[in-house]
Parts: sequence; structure tokens; C-alpha cells
Amino acid sequence: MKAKDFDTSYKPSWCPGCGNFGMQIAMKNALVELGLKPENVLIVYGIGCSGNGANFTKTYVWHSLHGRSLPTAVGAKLANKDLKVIVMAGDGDGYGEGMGHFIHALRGNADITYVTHNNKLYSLTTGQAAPTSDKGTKTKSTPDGLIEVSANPMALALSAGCSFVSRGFAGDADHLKELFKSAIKHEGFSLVDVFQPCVTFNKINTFKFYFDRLYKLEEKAGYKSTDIYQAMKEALVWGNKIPYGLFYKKQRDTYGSNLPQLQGKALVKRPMKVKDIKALAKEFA
Ligand SMILES: Cc1ncc(C[n+]2csc(CCOP(=O)(O)OP(=O)(O)O)c2C)c(N)n1
Ligand code: SF4
Repeated sequence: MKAKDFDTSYKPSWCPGCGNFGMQIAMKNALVELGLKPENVLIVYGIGCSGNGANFTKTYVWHSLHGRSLPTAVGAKLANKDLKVIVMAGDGDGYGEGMGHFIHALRGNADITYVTHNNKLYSLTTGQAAPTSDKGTKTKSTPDGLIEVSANPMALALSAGCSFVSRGFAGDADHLKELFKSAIKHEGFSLVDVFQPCVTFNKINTFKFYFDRLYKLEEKAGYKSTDIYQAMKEALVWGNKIPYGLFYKKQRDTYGSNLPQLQGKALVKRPMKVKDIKALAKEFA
């Protein structure tokens, strides 16, 4: 497979320079290097500029509802455990409308990879404040500055038991590709929160903003991604310096491995006992 084998006939409609391009390239290259084919992979998208990737990506795709990409993906994985299931959603989608699903899916350690396009805004709807926007940020929806402090996806994920917690940057596509590969290979819930500059609406968190501040945890002397206390300390760092890379990883039972009814063949590959689905549906009408 080559990266272009994961392209559809549609040309991406993202603004020139958008961080979504770097993420798209990194994901396609990760799939190629993992030896995956389009038919091995389901990508569930949320709604937003990020969600429009559903039109530009040739795997199985599901363009779900805003905030509902995670339960959709968990359901798909339970039905067909042979698929690699990846979610790609906006930060507004995942940490706003979808926040409850986020915490509970990672507590359960469903075997899926969750990639967030974190541009610190609601971008498709033209730049309103998102849960990840910083306190004081002025947007169309917060003209006098945001009152709330921002949600911290790394700290939230660590405290709720996520077994793979990482942060990438759309401006470092090679590093992001490696993170995606590790996350997809990880058995359990893997989070890759990606700084994805929105060049049209976010004039603060630009590519330069991140180039000036980011340091790689993989290069930090003495950093161990098996130590949750070190990980939490780094998760709370935000300012002139900002960490990215693999914060924390720990192997534990996946949600599916604890369900006896899922052992053996994938559910979708077993013979169907119900022949007439309409009769069954009537019971719930
Ligand atoms: C339940 C629901 N609420 C609101 C909307 C309207 N809406 C569509 S896209 C969007 C913003 C998306 O922002 P984000 O999830 O951060 O993705 P981005 O566009 O930044 O990639 C909103 C609020 C919707 N489609 N569904
Ligand atoms: S509005 Fe922002 S996030 Fe959306 S495509 Fe344009 S640059 Fe990208």
C-alpha cells in the first residue's frame, strides 16, 4: 500500500495551511507502515472541519454526530473486533458535547484509538470558544474574554485511567506518524490529542506559537512514560514551554477481553439467528 491508496476522489476542502493536512498525511503514512489496508480500518469522524476528513479518506468511514463519535466507535469495535477502529474528532466535539463519553470510554479501556484535532476552537462554525480555549480568550462567542479555565485533556485522561496518553503536533508529521503507529498498535484506549493550528480563526495558537514552545518528552532526560506521577506533572505544564509526545502507557485488560460473549469469532462473522429483523424491531415499537 501507498499513502495515495487511502485517498478518495475528493480533494480536501480545508483552508490552505490548515493543520488538518499534516494530520491526514501522518495518519495515511502510519496506516501504510503498519501494513493496514483500507478494508482493515474503520475511522469514525465527528462533526466539524476535522469531520470533513470522512470524505477524503478511503477506509471504512462513519461520519457520526457531534459529540457521539466515541460511542459509535466502541459499538463498532464490539461488533467487529477484527477492525482497527480509530476516531478522529474536533476538540469541541470530543471535550464539549462528547466529554461524558470520553471519560467513560477510557475508563473501560475499549480497544480503539482516539485522535483529537485540537485547534482550541469550534472552527467549522467560524471560531467560537471550545472547552480547550484558554481563560480570557476573545472569540465571537466570548467577546469579553472566556470566563472558564480550559479543560486539560492529558490530565483528565490520566486521572480517569487511560492506558495510552499522548500529545502530537500537526507541524511535526513524522513524530505524529510514529505516535499514531504506537497508538494504533496499543491494545486498549489510546489517546492522541493533536495540536492542530486553525490558520483561519485561531491567531494565537499558530504553528509558530507551538514551534517556539514545544519540547519532546521522548528527549527529556529521566522521563519515564510508565510513571503516572511524572506524566501528571508534565500534563500540568502550560506556558513558555509545552510538552508533547508519549506521556503515559500501561497495559491492562481491554473492555472486550472481559466479555465472555465476545471470545472467539467476531460477532459480525457469526451466523445470524434472527432472520426477520422487522419482527424483532416491532417488539420495541
Ligand atoms: C449536537 C450538535 N451541536 C452543535 C452542532 C453544530 N456544529 C457543527 S460543527 C461545530 C463545531 C465543531 O467544532 P470542533 O468539534 O472543535 O471541530 P472543528 O471544526 O474545530 O474541527 C458545531 C458546534 C452540531 N452539528 N451538533
Ligand atoms: S477553518 Fe480552521 S480548522 Fe477549519 S479548515 Fe480552515 S484552517 Fe482548518
